[in-house]
Amino acid sequence: MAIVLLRGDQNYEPWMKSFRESFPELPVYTPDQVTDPKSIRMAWTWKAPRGSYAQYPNLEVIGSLGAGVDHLFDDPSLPGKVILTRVVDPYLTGDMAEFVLALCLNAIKNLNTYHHFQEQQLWKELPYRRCNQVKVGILGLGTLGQATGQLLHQLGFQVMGWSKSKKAVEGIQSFAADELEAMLAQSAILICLLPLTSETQGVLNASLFAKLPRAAHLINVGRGGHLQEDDLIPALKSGQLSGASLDVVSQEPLPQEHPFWSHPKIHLTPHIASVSAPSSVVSQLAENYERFIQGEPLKNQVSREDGY
Ligand code: NDP
Ligand code: OXD
Repeated sequence: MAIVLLRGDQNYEPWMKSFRESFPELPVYTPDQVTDPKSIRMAWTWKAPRGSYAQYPNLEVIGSLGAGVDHLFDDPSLPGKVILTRVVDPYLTGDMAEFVLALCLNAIKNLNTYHHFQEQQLWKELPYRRCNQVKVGILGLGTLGQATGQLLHQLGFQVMGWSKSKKAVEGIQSFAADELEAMLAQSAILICLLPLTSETQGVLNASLFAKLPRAAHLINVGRGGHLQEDDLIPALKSGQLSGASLDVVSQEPLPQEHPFWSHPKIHLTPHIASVSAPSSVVSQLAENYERFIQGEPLKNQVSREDGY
């Protein structure tokens, strides 16, 4: 019984190093170290090259090395019957909350706009907003959405969150699936922290923007596929949106000729809001390996039916 690591970016060394340091007994291999593909029963993967899973006929568990699992479902070679898992990690969660907090402060203190004013040598004051004057809506009130909402609440933001099922989270007003419009109508900042599924694909579109208060700010740290990209620049141009912070885009890296690069109201970051740290994440992988060997239920399982 062995485990293969599969990474589209081929960035194996930090992971192998963490396994060597913390769990030297784990039988984990990179694809070129695997001599008998039939011995592989677990795969830990991040955006594996398409078709990878077909090379290992006895896979029983496939674990995403990140929180998101859309990359698993994207691959037609994903076997029908395997158990799917994902990462739920305190550093990944805390990093996301801090990053989104920074983006919210950036938006309400107009820092992106002042940066562009500086480029034009323009000395001009804009209206000032304090955290406790701002209502923030979070699409997706799961592990990351809840932690982000709680941090924003601690800073004084008025926080709302939308999820399939209603939640009871201290400091966050919860909205269920059929209550989306009520939350949108109050969201001066809208944060997307949804998983990308057939239901959430393209959710950030012109019709949703129209339901926000005028001059709302959009933060997308979910997936590029959540945003209907053609609808963004018209919404910024009309003033319905005052700005957008995008950590994810439909094609990563963003193509050189893409209009988002140079748009003064779009703030781009290269999918770094929060990243799995091997040194922290390997322990939960090792624990799931142990559980698998012992025939116990694995942690952080993903619902194939729901797609997250
Ligand atoms: P979770 O699975 O813990 O939470 C997902 C939330 O979305 C849940 O609250 C769920 O509702 C809600 N949801 C799902 N589908 C719908 C729907 N159709 N309508 C309403 N609500 C819905 O995921 P995480 O919080 O761990 O991660 C969220 C996403 O963040 C990841 O899938 C990934 O795409 C992205 N991400 C981005 C990173 C970056 O660096 N930019 C880093 C890490 C993750 P319910 O609770 O009722 O099931
Ligand atoms: C993740 C990500 O899903 O990095 O973990 O986007």
